[in-house]
Amino acid sequence: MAEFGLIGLGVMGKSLARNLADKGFALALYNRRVDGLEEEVAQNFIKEYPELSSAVGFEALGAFVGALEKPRRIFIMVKAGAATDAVIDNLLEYIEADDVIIDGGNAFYKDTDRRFNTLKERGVHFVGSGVSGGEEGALKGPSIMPGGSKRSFEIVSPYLTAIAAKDKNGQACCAHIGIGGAGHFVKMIHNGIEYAEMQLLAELVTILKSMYGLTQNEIADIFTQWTSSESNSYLLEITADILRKKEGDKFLLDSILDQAGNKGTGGWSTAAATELGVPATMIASALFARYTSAWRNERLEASQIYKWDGLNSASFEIESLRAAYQAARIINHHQGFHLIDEASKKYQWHIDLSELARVWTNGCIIRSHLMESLVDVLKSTNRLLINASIHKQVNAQLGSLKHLCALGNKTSTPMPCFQTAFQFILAYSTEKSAANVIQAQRDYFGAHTYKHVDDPSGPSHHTIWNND
Ligand code: NBP
Repeated sequence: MAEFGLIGLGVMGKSLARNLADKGFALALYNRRVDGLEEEVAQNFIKEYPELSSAVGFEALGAFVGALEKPRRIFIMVKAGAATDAVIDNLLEYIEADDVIIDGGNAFYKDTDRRFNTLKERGVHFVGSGVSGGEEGALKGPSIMPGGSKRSFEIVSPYLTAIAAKDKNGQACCAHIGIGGAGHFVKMIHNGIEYAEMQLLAELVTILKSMYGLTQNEIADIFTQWTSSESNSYLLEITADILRKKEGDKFLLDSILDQAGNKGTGGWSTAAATELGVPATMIASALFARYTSAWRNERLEASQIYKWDGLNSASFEIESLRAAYQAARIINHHQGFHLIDEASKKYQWHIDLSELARVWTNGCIIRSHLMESLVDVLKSTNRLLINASIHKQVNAQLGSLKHLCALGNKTSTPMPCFQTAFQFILAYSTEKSAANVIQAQRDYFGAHTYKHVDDPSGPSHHTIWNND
């Protein structure tokens, strides 16, 4: 009998299967059959890799489930959405109470919650698990964020922790996140944080090219130097590689169309931020920067009619630029963890932010020195920017961020995420905000009332503003 089953042998499923087999688990593998197109996918895949020699392949779901030990542990790695529902519906014919289904796809957390509750009624455990690391991570050790009941985590944790990446202390980058949709929620925000981390790096490339007049190789060298600093991250490392990559005698980057795609998780994160009332402005800014890039024809048209002063060169110390970058990254992480904290409170997930940061220190796309340092910081606070040690760091960097943003405006260099970071910290640290004007306007036209500054939790007031 097989101890662990896997459904969906696409890019991620194949890598996870090989990772599981490498750890010595007896596997049953299933991929759907589509006559003439997808035939004997699992059987053929098993023949390709020696480590899979003891795995068994299926294209009939009943036989696949029948080959699994009870309680069955079934990992689904198919396209998120309707395909996941179709697979679960088909499985229901064969599985029974106490079996565990793990969905490792990028599911929307509210779908995961719905599936969790539906399957609970039948006594089946449902684990909605974030998996990060891409194809290589899935093979060598991803970061895994399982959500579901504690009992279901106990049943599947030996498998998930065995294949997960290891943190610097040798502990698996996999931990129980919370019930219901918690695992997929944090994976969604992981991707949101990733959007802003990527956008900041893309903006740095523009800044170093247009403001500093540097070549791609020179920029790559700067990024490589930064890998020995507190700014090191997986995304910084790969961006240095990308900058150096040539096709023939031409940089590959120059041949890549400047229109960013997305698979929806940045939009979901932004929607969650609006639903929870959390100012995740960096994620939203990075998302909208992608959208702006995607309207390429309009951009080209606008570029003909809006003429900016030439991009005059302007530069300041590279170390100050790095400091500005680090401050913006901290602000992004502050917002991302704030968003998770608010969702955790609303849905009673009891997410341990420090443990989550630890799970993100290896195997995932946003692993970084900063994330490693946050493991400790998040033990004592849920709000990074308020923490004394983070405040000390950021305070020393804010002058550089302010200077960079001023230079960006002076030289007409687009840097939406850097500007958003600075505007956020300005507003966040403002004792007296402009919101009294907003409240007065709301009360004027809509009788929405306002609170008095001397009695914030007291009664609401309404004023007749216009006596005419
Ligand atoms: P792929 O597109 O490579 O594979 C998709 C798999 O889903 C294939 O095995 C496909 O079967 C199967 N499938 C589909 Br599509 N519709 C199905 C259905 N109705 N019934 C049964 N099987 C069905 O995707 P992937 O990159 O492996 O991603 C899988 C999941 O993991 C997605 O949710 C993705 O968002 C998530 N994810 C991906 C990454 C990444 O870096 N790629 C990272 C983290 C998470 P077929 O072969 O017969 O078409």
